[in-house]
Amino acid sequence: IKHPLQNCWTLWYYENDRSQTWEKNQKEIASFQTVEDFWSLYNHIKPASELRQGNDYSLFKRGIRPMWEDEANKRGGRWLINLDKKQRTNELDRYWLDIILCLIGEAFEHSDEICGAVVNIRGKGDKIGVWTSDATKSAAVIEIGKKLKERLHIPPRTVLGYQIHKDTQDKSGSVTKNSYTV
Ligand code: M7G
Repeated sequence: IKHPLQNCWTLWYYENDRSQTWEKNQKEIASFQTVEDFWSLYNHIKPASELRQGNDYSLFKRGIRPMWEDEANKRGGRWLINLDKKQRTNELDRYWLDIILCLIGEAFEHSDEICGAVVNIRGKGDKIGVWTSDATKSAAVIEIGKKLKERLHIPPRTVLGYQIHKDTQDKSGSVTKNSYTV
């Protein structure tokens, strides 16, 4: 008998094809709701560090699309981990796996607020975001940020910022302001 997870999760892959819209480039790969099915999927796909630049993986609760526009995301935001170039070899895959395990293992007190997570492979520096559904729920957002930082062993001096999707969408300059930090 397989070990059930509390939620069913869907893995998405974004391939940067400039002849298509952003939304069309998001492809559902597979869903799983047991520990065993997670590991068979994980062991079968390329690690994030081997994706081509410009591409993403996203892992979201079933029924939530990995985009700002989804009903579950539109009032939300993300905790953002910005990696520098040398962290792709050292840390990216470990961070991404640890985040997946926090999500599917429901490691947060406010796991209900979690929508999913995204890893962006980018030449200017990779990014990992953990998406929550309501940016006004400050206690939940902060608990998730603190737990994330602790579980990933991110040094205390490294500041993580939470950015509201609406701000990311509307940003005029190149940086989005942080609404919370831990
Ligand atoms: P990104 O891939 O999140 O980061 O956003 P990057 O700038 O490091 O590559 C790049 C672009 O993809 C955005 O400016 C949007 O045009 C598009 N995009 C990204 N996201 C997360 C969304 C989304 O949720 N919805 C839509 N419609 N477009 C998005």
